[in-house]
Amino acid sequence: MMWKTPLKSEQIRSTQHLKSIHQIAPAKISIIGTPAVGKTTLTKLMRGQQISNRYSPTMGFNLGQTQFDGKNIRIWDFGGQKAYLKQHLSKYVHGSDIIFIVTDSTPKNVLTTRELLEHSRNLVEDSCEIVAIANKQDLPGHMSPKRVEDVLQIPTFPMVAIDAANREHILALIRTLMNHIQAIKKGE
Ligand SMILES: Nc1nc2c(ncn2[C@@H]2O[C@H](COP(=O)(O)OP(=O)(O)O)[C@@H](O)[C@H]2O)c(=O)[nH]1
Ligand SMILES: [Mg+2]
Repeated sequence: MMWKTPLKSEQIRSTQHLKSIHQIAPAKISIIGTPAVGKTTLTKLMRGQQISNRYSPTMGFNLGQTQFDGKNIRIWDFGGQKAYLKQHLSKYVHGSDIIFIVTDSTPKNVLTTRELLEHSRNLVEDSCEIVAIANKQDLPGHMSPKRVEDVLQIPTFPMVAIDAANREHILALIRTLMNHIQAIKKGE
């Protein structure tokens, strides 16, 4: 039948189109963790925004788009208490390329973070990179990144999110993760 040919090429074009969209779509980075561990501060650090010491709990979530190496990335910062997180997390983390799970590096919080990690793992695709941020390394009694990593069993990076000098470190980490993800996408 005559109409089949154009339809077919149309379909092919649209699949190629979709594939290229997939490669250029802004990467989605989700920042999760229990309240007051420093998620919003870390988000501001990534985006180069002014950091304040005042704590104001995030209601719902903040969504920010930012440029990174000439590419757009979307950063989702989720606020909320445990019950709220449990209820809504799957909707929010859906389609994430990277998840930063933040802990304040106290022994108690690291254990709570492990529970959150186990829950989150089931909500995203295997291709999603999940890494831990051992924040508040400036506070007395903090666990070292190595010890946090032993508990969480995922790559763990030390951080002091209130120190703007650490912006380069978090950007370098994002760059490494993005390159890794790009390489995987290209190989598809
Ligand atoms: N000492 C210290 N305080 C931090 C650090 N990161 C964040 N904070 C403080 O911890 C509090 C909670 O931070 P916030 O980013 O709002 O936490 P969120 O609830 O996870 O978004 C704020 O008072 C921040 O200034 C850090 O690395 N060291
Ligand atoms: Mg917050």
